[in-house]
Amino acid sequence: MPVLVCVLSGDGHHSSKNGDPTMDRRPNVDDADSSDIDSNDTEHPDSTDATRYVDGIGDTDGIDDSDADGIDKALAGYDRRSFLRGSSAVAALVAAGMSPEAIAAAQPDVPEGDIEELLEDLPDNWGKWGDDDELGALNYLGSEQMYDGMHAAMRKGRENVAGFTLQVPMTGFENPDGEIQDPLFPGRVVGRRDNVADATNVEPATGGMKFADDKFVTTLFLQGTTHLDALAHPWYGDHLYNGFDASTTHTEREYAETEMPTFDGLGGVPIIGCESDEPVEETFGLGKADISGPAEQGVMGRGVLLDVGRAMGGNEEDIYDDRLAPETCISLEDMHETAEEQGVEIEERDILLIRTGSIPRAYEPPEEQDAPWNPLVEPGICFSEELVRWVDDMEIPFIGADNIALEKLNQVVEQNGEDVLITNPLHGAFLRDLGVYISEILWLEELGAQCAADGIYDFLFTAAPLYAEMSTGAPINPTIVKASDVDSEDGDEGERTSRTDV
Ligand code: UVW
Repeated sequence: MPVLVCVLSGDGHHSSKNGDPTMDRRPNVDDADSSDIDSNDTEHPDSTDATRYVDGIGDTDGIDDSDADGIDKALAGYDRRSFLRGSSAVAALVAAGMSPEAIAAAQPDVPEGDIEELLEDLPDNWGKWGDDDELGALNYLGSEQMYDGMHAAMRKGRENVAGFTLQVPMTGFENPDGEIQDPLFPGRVVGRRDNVADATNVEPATGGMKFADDKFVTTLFLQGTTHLDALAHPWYGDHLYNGFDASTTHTEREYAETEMPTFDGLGGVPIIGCESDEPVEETFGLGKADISGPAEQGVMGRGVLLDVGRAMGGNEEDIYDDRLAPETCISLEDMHETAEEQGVEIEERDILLIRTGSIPRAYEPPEEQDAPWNPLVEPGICFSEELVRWVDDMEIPFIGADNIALEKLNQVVEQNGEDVLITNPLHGAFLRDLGVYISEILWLEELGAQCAADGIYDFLFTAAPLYAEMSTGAPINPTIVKASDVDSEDGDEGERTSRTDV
């Protein structure tokens, strides 16, 4: 990894990069960050670079390569779509923090299936919104859907509206001992930030204002926290959503500026020594159906929570009766039954949120867990032709869940009369084929408790991912505005759990 060291200094003078000191009120840390990217981080694995990118997976001695800390260790396990293949893959997962038992539990002993064959007779929306469309099912959302969401939120009058956000902390626990961890897929690492300027080193700007500034000091995996997947994130065969060629996932982007930034703001305090030994002049990203569309348009409409965890959860010890056990497959029927039990009708073009109760396990010490959090066997929705056809018929634009992949990661499906294993089949059916968005690692505890207390499961859903151009996904913090005439703390459901005290 290149080393990036930035030091604030009160003396010396550096001109701003555009020559106008008034333009640079704050340090341009964005450019500094871009130079902190190792080319290994930015290049998509392709036929020529795959071995470098997934070092540790393909090697027979993969575990050795995985010993390094931080990004090297994480990337050692990064070829996650083939993570079950071979002993070196298992070694890399162990290095990424998974126990051998947890990995073994995720490996049903059936042959590998074929995603192309599985989905070939199912619907797609390619061409539906034009050959150039990169927005997919967000085209379903417009004035009527936003109105319906607002209408749902206003149902109980002006005095009875509650708001919720659904994002987990994005620079949280590290997982030093395997007990308390951020809910990340193995191979992704927690984003760490650090101060560039604060009260220990800042010089006041003209007139006395002071500013603290910070930046990420580790790679920020754009899907390493609550996030939205871009349509071109997953594919099978050689084509992405809307028939775009898979080669567009490796689109070059050149950076005009390769010099490290300097800073004239804050009363002339420059950042000095902000240098990388490997400045990045270009990166590679998605040339089609990246996260830009949702970032520009936003996602606004009527949302419905399907709290399958509450409707069908529970375990022998009864520690929690509102969580699905690991390995649970949620079927379309389960979703319908949950809606019925909740007394909510799913309408066309609704945004669906599915609560499993899984993500809080990641934050809990073992004595408080009903089951260890294991990303490979989290409960989630499972593939069926009926589910895919229903999502298409209902014109559902967006489905989110409080687990790492929305769907159960490894699914045993039937193909040619035989049980076979396919990883992430619904990513192919939804994102690639239908253009339906997937959002993961949502925090649905407080929303779920509130809905259970007041019995109102529909609301106004609004969200927009970070506008990280060309990215395969981006952090998102959805906001819910819902009608609510009961305080969940007073209701039968008891306490409102919080993201910080699970
Ligand atoms: C997984 O499949 C783990 O999630 P994502 O869509 O973020 O890659």
